[in-house]
Amino acid sequence: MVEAMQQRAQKGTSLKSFNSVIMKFPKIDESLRNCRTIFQQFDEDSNGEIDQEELKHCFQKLDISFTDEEIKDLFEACDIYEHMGMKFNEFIVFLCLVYLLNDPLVSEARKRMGLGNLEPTFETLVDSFVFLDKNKDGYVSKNEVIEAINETTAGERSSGRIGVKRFEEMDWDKNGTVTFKEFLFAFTRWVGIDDNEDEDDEE
Ligand SMILES: [Ca+2]
Ligand SMILES: [Ca+2]
Ligand SMILES: [Ca+2]
Repeated sequence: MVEAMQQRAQKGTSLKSFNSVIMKFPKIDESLRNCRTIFQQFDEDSNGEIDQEELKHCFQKLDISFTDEEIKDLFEACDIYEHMGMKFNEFIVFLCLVYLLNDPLVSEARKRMGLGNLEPTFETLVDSFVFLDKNKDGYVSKNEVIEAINETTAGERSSGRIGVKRFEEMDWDKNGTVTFKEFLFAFTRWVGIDDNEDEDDEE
């Protein structure tokens, strides 16, 4: 995944400031909510998690020939909690990963999954990460976040602190760098989509 991001970083970003990222939140929010419908299709027993078997069934239905090994790899790349069910926010990471795989077979499958109209959203998410990753090494460091926020709120004394706070929200495993996966998880929290939102489904 880091590799995929490094490759993507070479193409550059269209974003000019952290504010322009924030401006896109409502649109992203809407699209990510649409992902929930796809999530529910995958989650056959409706227990709020997609397990490897369910993922396999789904790929079979879509006629995508991933090997068991490939499915396992995809799964492990998304499963931050290191248990075997994929939650909704992990599913977003999964979809983004599928988006980043520039395989013709995969892009055909994406259309069949109904992901075609989600592509601008994933593009924005990837773009935002690339924007933050100034040195394009595939990770976002604390200084990179502070720098990005400083560019936007130049002269405000609190901007350094905001940067540190944002960074800490993103650095899930507290190892000092933010991966694209951690970035996506933070995003689902910022736009208010996470596992605590199940009550929305009852409507
Ligand atoms: Ca399930
Ligand atoms: Ca970096
Ligand atoms: Ca980290």
